[in-house]
Amino acid sequence: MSETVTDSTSSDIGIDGRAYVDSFPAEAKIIRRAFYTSFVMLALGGLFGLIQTLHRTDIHQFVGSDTYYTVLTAHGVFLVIAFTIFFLVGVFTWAVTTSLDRPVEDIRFTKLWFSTMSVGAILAAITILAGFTDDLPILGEMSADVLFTFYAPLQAHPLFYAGLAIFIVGTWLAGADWIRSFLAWRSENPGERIPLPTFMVLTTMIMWYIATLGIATSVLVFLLPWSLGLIETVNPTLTRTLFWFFGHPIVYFWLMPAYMMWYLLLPKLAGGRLFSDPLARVVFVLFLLLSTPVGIHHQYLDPGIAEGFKFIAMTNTMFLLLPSLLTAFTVVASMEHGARQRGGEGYFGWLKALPWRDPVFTGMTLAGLMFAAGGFSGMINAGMNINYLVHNTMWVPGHFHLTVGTAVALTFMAASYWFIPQLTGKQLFSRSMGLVQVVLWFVGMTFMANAMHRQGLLGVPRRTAEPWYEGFEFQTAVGSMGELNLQIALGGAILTLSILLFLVNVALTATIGSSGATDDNVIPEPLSGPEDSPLVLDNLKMWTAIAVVLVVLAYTLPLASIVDRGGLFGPGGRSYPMFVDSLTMLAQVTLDGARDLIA
Ligand code: HAS
Ligand code: CU
Repeated sequence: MSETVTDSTSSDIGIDGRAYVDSFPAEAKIIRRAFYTSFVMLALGGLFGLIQTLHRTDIHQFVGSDTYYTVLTAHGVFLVIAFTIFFLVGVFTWAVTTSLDRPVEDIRFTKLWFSTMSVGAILAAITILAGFTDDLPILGEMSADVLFTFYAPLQAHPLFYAGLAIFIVGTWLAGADWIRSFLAWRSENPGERIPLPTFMVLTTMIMWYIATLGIATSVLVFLLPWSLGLIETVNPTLTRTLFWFFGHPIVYFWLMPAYMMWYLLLPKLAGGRLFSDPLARVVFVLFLLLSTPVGIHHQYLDPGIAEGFKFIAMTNTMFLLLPSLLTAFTVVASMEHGARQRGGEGYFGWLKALPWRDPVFTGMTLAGLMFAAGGFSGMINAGMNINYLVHNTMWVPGHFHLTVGTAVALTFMAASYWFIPQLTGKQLFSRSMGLVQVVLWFVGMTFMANAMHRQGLLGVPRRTAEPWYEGFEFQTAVGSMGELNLQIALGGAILTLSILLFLVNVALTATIGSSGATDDNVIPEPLSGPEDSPLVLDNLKMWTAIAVVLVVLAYTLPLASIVDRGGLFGPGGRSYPMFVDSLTMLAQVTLDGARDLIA
């Protein structure tokens, strides 16, 4: 791995000279499990991605089009829920234990939340995969062809919703684990600034707790009882709005661990130091404040939500560009500083001095580069008027294959080439295989996402098994629909090859990787440290209160009007008729019984 040019100073974060596993063997074991689970989900989700890409580009159909939603749900849930969040809990456990320089408070509790997440994920996965079976006993009655957004009126088996709820509870417990470590550290280090990695974890988790209130309400109060037959109807606009209350923040729940890698590992690997700790704190506070009051930007075309509320969501969304633009500045400035420590010169000549042969560095930098494009297509999405052109077209999958599909996924894969040696004490099996893999991902995604965006502009619909119609051809000024389909299929095939290389490299590292010196688990002290930032940035109670106020301002009126118009349980829907009726009946029986007794 690239040597770090910077000499370590006393306030560097981490354990000098040693790999993580030497200092925290028990935590390393849990993190390895979380990562390996994440990689299994990547493999599964990637497989379904290839199946659906070849299907909808009419290259080869492995399944009938009536099973397309099963494939798409598997692709979406396994990747954007399981792959990302199992990886996140591994990274956050590393970040908290390393930066507080203390093991978790109780490893049994850590094992508990990881098991809870795993049980939830397995339940949801069973119902999704059961969608491929019709004639098997029990499984044949199960399915969850509801896509990763599980919008009503599509309905899944109750176990799908129960699995999701259990998975989310697992993440809540994980957050409690890290908060517990922080509070214990705080009591022993009164007055000290929160170490940046822990600050990043805490702000991200506070955002997650606020955001998941929406999905917990939607699943536990509406969708799960509905799938169990306890209520007859739901209000789809209400459950969709509660989903997107959670749905936009989850994209930052995926992004913030990737940003953590860009802020903590990239400067180190570039041979320098983070340019500004204060700016990094501002970025994470902005995400905490702005992530939740914007979800309605996914619903610009939803009926039943007044334009004014959509306009507020759009305005808030535009503010949300700021933390990412700040990130681009800070991380690139840190890279330049590192390059100059390595002898880089000139306005741009310093770029040559960066460690491009290091798959960790190059993978994350390519991920960031692609995120620039994904961010700009996000700006197009965010514009209410122009969104009318791209909503529900292939433009949107194009957007999120650049964002979660590359900025996050490629960063996670590249970071794994640093983490797995840290967690196993073994050297990466093949750096060149890693370098080929990350470049392949970038090339494959360029083909696929570009063609998806272009198809979106032609109005090609997303979430459609056979986007071709009798007597109608999508007209493209350049090339043809067939050529765009070929680009998407070619891109999908290259991505699949890239995932294979990644899995092989990681598996061989973990099994037969030669033990020996790995990089040290030290995060060099930033050029501008926390002492340069106002103490108020660490006042997480205040930031949480402001975030809640912003949510109340953004959602009270829209939700009130949605319920007023469509009822809590849908037009004419009653609350838990079976449940209420049986309670009423029970009360009646008790009353009659009491009356007989008295008489
Ligand atoms: Fe998005 C839909 C708007 C960011 C994911 N988004 C989606 C969906 C997903 C998703 C999954 O306003 C579809 C959901 C569905 O199925 O319906 N999105 C935005 C905006 C941003 C944004 C304004 N999205 C993300 C991120 C995601 C993600 C991050 C996942 C991780 N998105 C939307 C909207 C929709 C939407 C609407 C609804 C569309 C519809 O109609 O359905 C912003 O946060 C983007 C800000 C980012 C930038 C780029 C800054 C550049 C940086 C790096 C530069 C790199 C350099 C090279 C210089 C302005 C940070 C050096 C290298 C380095 C490592 C730094
Ligand atoms: Cu969004």
